Formats: sequence, C-alpha cells, structure tokens
Amino acid sequence: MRDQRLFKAIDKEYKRQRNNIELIASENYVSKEVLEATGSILTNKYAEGYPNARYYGGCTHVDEVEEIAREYLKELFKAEHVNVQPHSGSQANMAVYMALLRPGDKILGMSLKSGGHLTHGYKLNFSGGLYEAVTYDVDEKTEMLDLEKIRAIALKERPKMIVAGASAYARKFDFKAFRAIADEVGAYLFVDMAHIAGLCATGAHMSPVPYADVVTSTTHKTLRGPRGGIILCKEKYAKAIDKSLFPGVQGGPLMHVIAGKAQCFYEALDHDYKVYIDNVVKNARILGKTLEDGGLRLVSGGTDNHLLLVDLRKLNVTGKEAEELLDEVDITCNKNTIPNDPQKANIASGIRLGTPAMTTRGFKEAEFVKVGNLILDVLKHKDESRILHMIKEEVRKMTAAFPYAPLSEDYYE
Ligand code: DSN
Repeated sequence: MRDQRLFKAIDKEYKRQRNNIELIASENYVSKEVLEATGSILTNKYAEGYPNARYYGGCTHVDEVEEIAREYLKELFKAEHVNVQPHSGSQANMAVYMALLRPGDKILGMSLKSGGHLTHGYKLNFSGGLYEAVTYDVDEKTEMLDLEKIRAIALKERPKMIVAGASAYARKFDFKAFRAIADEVGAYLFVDMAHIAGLCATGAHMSPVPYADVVTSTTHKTLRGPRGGIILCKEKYAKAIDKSLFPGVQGGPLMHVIAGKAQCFYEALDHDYKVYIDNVVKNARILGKTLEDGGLRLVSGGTDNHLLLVDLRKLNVTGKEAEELLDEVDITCNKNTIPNDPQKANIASGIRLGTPAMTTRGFKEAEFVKVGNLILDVLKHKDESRILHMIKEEVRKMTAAFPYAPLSEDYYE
C-alpha cells in the first residue's frame, strides 16, 4: 500500500532532478546500482558494533557488506584505517573531535565567511560551542589561503588541532604545508575533504591521507555515493576513532547506506571515474571562463577544482535574487557569501556553482559554455519574461538530451 501523497512528492522531485540543470556543488546523481544498494532490504537490519563484534545476532551478511565497503575505501585512498559508519559528515567530524580533544581545547579552522564549514568551529555549531575555536581566513587581496598567515596564527594561538577543508573554496589545499605547521605547533592535523574527496581519490588534487592524522568526508558529493560520511585515519588512532563514533556519537549503523557506499567506492576505483573527475575539473574551468568573458568576477580569479564562487555585484544582482531567478528557468544553484561580503548570509553577493552533477549527466565543455551563457542571459535579462521563458525551454532541451533515469518510470509514480 503506497501513500499516494508521499509518492507523488517523490515523483515531483524525480522530475525536478531530471529536468533541471543541477549546479549545486555538493550534489551529484548516483548510479542505479548505488540507488539499489541504498534502497535495499539492508535497511531492516540492526548491527550496532563493528564486523565480528556486534550487539545483535544475524549479522553475518551485513558484516560482509561492511567489510567490502572498508576494503574498497582503504584501497581508494591508500588509508591505514577506515570507518564507514558515520551517518553524515557532521557526525564523522564530531567523532574526530571527541576522539582527539577535550571540551575547551583550542581548534583552528577556516572561517565560515571564507568558505569553511559549520563543523570547523562556527559559534552556533557544537564545534564552536564545545571547543575554543579560532579561525583563519582567505587573504583579502588574493582571496586564497596564505599558509604563512595561517602559520603565524597557529604559532600565536597554539591550537590542539588544525582543521583544513572547506565548503566554498575553489583553490587547492596544500596539505603538506598544513602538516608542517601542525608539527611546528604540536597540533593534530584533521582534514575534512568532503567537497574534494573525488579529486583526492583520483589525483586531481593532493590527497590529505599521507599528511593528516585523521581525514573525514561525505560520500555524496564528488564521490557520487549515497548521503553519508566516512573517517580515514592512521592506524594509531583506529581504536579511539571507532570507539568515539560508536558508541560515542552513534548507535546502529545504516547498513543499506554502507552498502551504497561500498558500491560507490567500487565505482570510484574504476578508470572511468578518473576520466569523470578530470572532466569535472575541465568543465568547472570552462564554465568559469565563460562567466568571466560575460563580465562576472570569480572569487580568487578562477578555480582549481569542481566549484566556482561567482561575485555578482557587477551585474547588480544579489545571490538570493540570482538563486531565485535561475530556479525559475530550472537551473539549480545556491546563493553564497563571498569573502568580505557586504550582504548578510541570507542575501549574499554571490552564487556557488559546481560541475559534478551535470558532468555525471554527460555534459562536456560545449554544454558548460552554453550553461554559462544561459546564466549570463538570465542575470542580464532578469525582467524580461519572454527571454526567461526561452531560456527555460533551452534548459529543458539540454537536460532531455542527457537523461537521468536510474529506475523505471513506474517506480516513481
Ligand atoms: N552543506 C554542504 C555543502 O553544500 O557544501 C557542506 O556539508
């Protein structure tokens, strides 16, 4: 017996995902197989504990599932130890803090306004409430991280942990340099690679794994898996991390999601995934160039990864307006503050755009040039409904040519 209201809502969301150009930098489209594993009967099983040490009977087969996930993840990142149970990136991060720190200890992370994440010390998040959080910013002029400045802050503040990673930063992290700073001040180095995990896996970005004490990630961004988190660490922290996540932070693991993660890691080990990530990066560059050629400014002057932070002030449009205007023509993105933004966070002067999702759909450079021009047209003709209507039709044509149909139509209706 299906609840009609519920399945209609799912159907509408399916159609939105299918029809829209999806440019949210932290989203992606999973494969049919990831969807099948995540939607499998494993959702019925309780399995508190870890393989071969569970608190429930009947765990033989889910043990196998979790071992497969662990094996692939270790191989993907050449990690000494992994934990595939975090329900989310935030819970993975919480487990890391709880394993290595005591409340009141000092952490040094990238500020939210420079592109950092809530869990890197934001005052309204547990990380800023339980720990004494100090932050580093991007340089005012270059809008990039300046490792010398970060070193100076670390030497002054003497944090117990340095956090590297971001949600809205288009440039590379020098994890080796972060390691050197952490060593100089006797701090742990914790890297949250959630956004760039796919790039780190394939070599399109320096991997943090050899340098960091602990690394976390989500699995649904560039990694293209189900929503969830993971932790990778040096063997010497394995026990503390595992204990901190369970029973410290979580109870029963989501075995169906762990199965989805295993399938995702399996796919990421394939050569095609490397080609995909290379295309994600190429596509971000060309999208950025198209927007710059059309008169917009990119924060930091470009991108090295899968995302772009676009300053809209030249066109006299706020981030909120742009997000809404683009939504009207079925282009999905999110407003985002830019460094030293004169606007509040809920208005913002910029948008964040990412190429992972549409690259999965098969968009290449030519399509991203077109997408860039459509975005420019929307922003330059925001009051001309006839033009906006034409753009929406163009968007529909483009997404119809690169379909997303992981399951049969019947499933959704
Ligand atoms: N909220 C995520 C993002 O969109 O970047 C980070 O966890």
